[in-house]
Amino acid sequence: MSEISRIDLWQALDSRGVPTVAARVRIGSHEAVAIAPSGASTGSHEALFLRDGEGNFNGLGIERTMSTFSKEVLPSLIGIQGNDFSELDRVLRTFDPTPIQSRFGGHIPVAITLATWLAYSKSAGKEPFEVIAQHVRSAPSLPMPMINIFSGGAHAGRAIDLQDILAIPTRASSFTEGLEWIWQIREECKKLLSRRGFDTALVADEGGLTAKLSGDEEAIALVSEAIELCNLSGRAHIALDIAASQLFHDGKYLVHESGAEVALNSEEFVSRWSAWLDRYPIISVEDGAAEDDETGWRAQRALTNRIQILGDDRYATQLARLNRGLAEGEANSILIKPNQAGSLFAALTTLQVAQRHGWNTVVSARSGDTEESWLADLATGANAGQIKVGSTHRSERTAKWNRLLELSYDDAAPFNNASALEKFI
Ligand code: 2PG
Ligand code: MG
Repeated sequence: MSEISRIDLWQALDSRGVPTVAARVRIGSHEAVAIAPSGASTGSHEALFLRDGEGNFNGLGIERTMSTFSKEVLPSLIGIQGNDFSELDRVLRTFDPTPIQSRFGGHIPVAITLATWLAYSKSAGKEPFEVIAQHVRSAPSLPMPMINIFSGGAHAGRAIDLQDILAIPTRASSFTEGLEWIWQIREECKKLLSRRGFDTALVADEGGLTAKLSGDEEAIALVSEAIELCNLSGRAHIALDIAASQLFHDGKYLVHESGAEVALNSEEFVSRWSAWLDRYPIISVEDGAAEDDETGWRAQRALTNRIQILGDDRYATQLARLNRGLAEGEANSILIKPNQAGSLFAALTTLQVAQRHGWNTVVSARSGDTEESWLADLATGANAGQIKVGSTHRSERTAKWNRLLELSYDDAAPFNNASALEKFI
């Protein structure tokens, strides 16, 4: 009795108080719930999140799509084997075949596929990460965390242009030690901000600190100073999520320098941030050019030997887009967000292909996330190497860190030290 026998869908809230979908899947006598995350800086190539546009929650509700989906699609999912992720994905795709899932969106399928994985894990008496490890035929490992310290962009009222300044405990010997190092860095940053007269009680969407600083470079300098003050120089490094698609308007990047807006072309924009690599311990840059700015992505190619060049909006966890990036050699790593792919299986496939080509993979939460912890199991089971969840603060973030702390305590898998990042340190 390991086939799906029942699926329920209802409307839940994400960490920003925005409606999302919860799915409950029953396999044998076991049930599990999963809630779909969603983003603020969403790319145009990711699976859609379709909202009703009118009615409950000022049009942010999703009841209409859920109701059509329940009538048209759900009956065909009943009877599929709970561990047959590819069959579940195949049937779902027959109803909504475009990569962005334009008919029903990716939020309902991703919740169903995740809940199926979790229900199957229970029915098989296995931990969720073990089921993933079996699926990808990989040895599980605890991921290196990439943790948000300071936020701007769409996550913090555009306090600065950069979306996320994060820290990676590259030389930590265990997940637990790494998490504590980054916690110390955040505390130190908080003190520095407070000394400069900023209100540090305010946190951004992902729990990061935020303040109206003079610009991006002041914020990077702040995190860099905090790393030094913690005596972690050379042992913790900086990662940026530039989220460049958000800054790209009519072929130009609009950024702020000394309070004034400047418009940069693709090469100028990439040169602007690559100059920071000489001044600060930055080893990873995500979305350093807008999702479809070919010139901007070409301009980063030379940097792939120096730092982790990470694609988020650029690839949107979509295999076809990753394949193009692999052919171009424009990056060396990919962010994996299950809801961008609109299904667990599709996200895992993209991750496996990236790994097979020697790219680093970073499993990531969204700015609108949930209190669930499955992302930690996904990163561990898939041997992703790295995980990005947001800050050490706020429950939707700590749910994932706390699950990793549990797995670490249990010695469930070895810690993935910085091997994938070693060449950039
Ligand atoms: C990102 C994510 C998570 P969002 O850009 O990487 O930080 O943000 O979920 O808003 O797309
Ligand atoms: Mg991003």
